[in-house]
Amino acid sequence: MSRKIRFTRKAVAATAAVVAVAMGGTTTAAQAAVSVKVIDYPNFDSGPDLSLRGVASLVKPANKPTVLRLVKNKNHTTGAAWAAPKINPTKPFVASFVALSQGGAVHGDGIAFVFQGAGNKALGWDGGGMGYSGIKPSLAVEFDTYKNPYDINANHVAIVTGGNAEVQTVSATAPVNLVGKEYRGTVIYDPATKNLRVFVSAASVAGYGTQVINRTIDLAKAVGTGPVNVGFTSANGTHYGVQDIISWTMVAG
Ligand SMILES: [Ca+2]
Repeated sequence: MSRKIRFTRKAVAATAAVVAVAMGGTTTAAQAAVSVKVIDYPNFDSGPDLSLRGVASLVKPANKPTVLRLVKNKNHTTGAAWAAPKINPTKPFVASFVALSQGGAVHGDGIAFVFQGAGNKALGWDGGGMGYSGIKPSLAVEFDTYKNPYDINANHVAIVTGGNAEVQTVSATAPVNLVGKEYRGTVIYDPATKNLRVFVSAASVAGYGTQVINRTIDLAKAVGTGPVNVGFTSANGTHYGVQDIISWTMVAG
């Protein structure tokens, strides 16, 4: 299922309200801050406004909507895609996307959902660098499918600041297999509490699925007070695969 976050143009006061909106809930007029659906790609058919770097491209599979293909089936390739709208790291947000990683028994490195202050031409390193390593300042949420020596396994989620995949703030095993089937990743941030949460589910399951990371981390300290670029990166190394983003929505305060 390509879950579409619903948005109502009502004022909201806190992340909880933003989350409520994203979950299809309602808000009250007494709530003060404004919530805006800044990114809305149920698919990539309609000319998405993205800065594509490296080998990233828009591809239309047969009988399916257009996908954002970050890397192709080729070794030592790197791709990135940055949305035109920038994000204010001092405001709350809910970002949700569906991805499909494909490859053989040993495959490419996965994808990263990245906030960064280096601009929309940024592109990081291949292989275990996952397309974001080397980009500073940055905060990456990895959906990592290749076990490097510094990784816990070949199917994990991790948060990395400072553009160095070898130094992870936190990592946790993903609750679903991140290769071969579409999965949904959801990242929710509350600047009031500095609470960053990451959820993962099979794309066929409604809702956010399983919370895999719940961490206090200051996004504005990690990437600057912004506005900053937001997008996806991916890479192949010696082993390789195809890494697609199927859909992407983001509601920000
Ligand atoms: Ca890795």
